[in-house]
Amino acid sequence: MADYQAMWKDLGMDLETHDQLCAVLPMAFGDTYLTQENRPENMAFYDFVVSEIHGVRPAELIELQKQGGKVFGTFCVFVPDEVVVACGGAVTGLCGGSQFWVPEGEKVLPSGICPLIKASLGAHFGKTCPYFSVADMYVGETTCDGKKKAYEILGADKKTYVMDVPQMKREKDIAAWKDEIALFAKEVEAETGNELTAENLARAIRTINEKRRALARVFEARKADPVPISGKDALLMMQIAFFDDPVRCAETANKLADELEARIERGEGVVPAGTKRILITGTPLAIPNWKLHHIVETSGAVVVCEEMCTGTRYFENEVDEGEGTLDGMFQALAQRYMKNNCACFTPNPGRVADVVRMAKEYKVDGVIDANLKFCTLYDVEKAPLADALAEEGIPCLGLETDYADNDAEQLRTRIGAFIEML
Ligand code: BJ8
Repeated sequence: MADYQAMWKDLGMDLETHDQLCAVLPMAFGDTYLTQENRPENMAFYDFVVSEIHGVRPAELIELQKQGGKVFGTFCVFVPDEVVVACGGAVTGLCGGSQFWVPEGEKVLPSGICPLIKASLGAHFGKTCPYFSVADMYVGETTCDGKKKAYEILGADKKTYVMDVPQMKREKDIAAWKDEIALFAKEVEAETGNELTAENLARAIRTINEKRRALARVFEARKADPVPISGKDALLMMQIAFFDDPVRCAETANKLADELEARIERGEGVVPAGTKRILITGTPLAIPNWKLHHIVETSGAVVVCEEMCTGTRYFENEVDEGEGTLDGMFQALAQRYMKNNCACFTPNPGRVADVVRMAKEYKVDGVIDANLKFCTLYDVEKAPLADALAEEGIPCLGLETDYADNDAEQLRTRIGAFIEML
């Protein structure tokens, strides 16, 4: 790996603690990823990104800043990347996925809060993540209570703009989200010093749609049996999509999709045809949270779809490209983003319908509904989801976990027994 010590120092990071993180990640990645067989060749790009995860992309973002560009750190797929990209900015996803950051987060948050939030604040306050350090500002959103309140704490330390996500999906809520997008656009214009125009926004909408289509192609390939890519590799592609440049993200995902489609034509899979197929739904799996996928895929099954924000919710539904005015585009953005079936909405029948639809489309043998500990929203949706799947005769296993490894053996036993009975 290249030497990024000087860059991290300039970013004001805690180098000593960061070194400890850098020491464990390659081992975790090696054990989880590099032990897989018959991986697509185009995963080499994603392996490279992981090997330089705190170096290569932050260095690009610093370069952008030197040319006057701004970096927006986000925590939710509701923040419309299109607006930032249109104004020449870059978006980087910041959700923390490692137990490493949790204790630091617990210094500023109660311990009974979801690990994603604790890890995110831990990464910020511990100064051990260059993506947090490089961001010019954070963009939060009012999805769950924990995040909403956490932004107050973050905002006391770094500029944090919070978007007010409606909690229902009536016409008036879509109109309210459109207004929020228009307000956010003003903020982005002020931060970047660039005007948002119908031309640059239309261009950005096309760019992000292109990225969505590329990611969707990879998921489409996962419907084949034998499946041409492991769930772990598909998850890694998704996790990296959150902080990569959108044009490159589309290029690399398209290359991967080309390879997978060729594999399908040859009837070649990453596991034998007939291997038990699992859909995972629930809270997002932020990098480097590979725990569940690893357990499933070393227990004789394969993950073929993720109905979550690090999965289908990130790329399903495109923004209508037919609008010519800024106002029309704000409306198109509002309509697209409000199709996301996050459990923060009430009621939220769309998510249950999505999981049932995808279970059929991806021809799954079983569903694992996994939420992060202390996430009430997804926890409460477990029962109606299990009922809907039972009605369709699709087995479902509900799990709750966090980032720590101490439940790995218990999870392995439960997941192993579930796969066994499929
Ligand atoms: S659109 S799923 S990315 S909010 S797991 S922090 S909900 S307590 S992450 Fe999410 Fe946006 Fe919804 Fe997607 Fe809270 Fe739950 Fe933690 Fe969560």
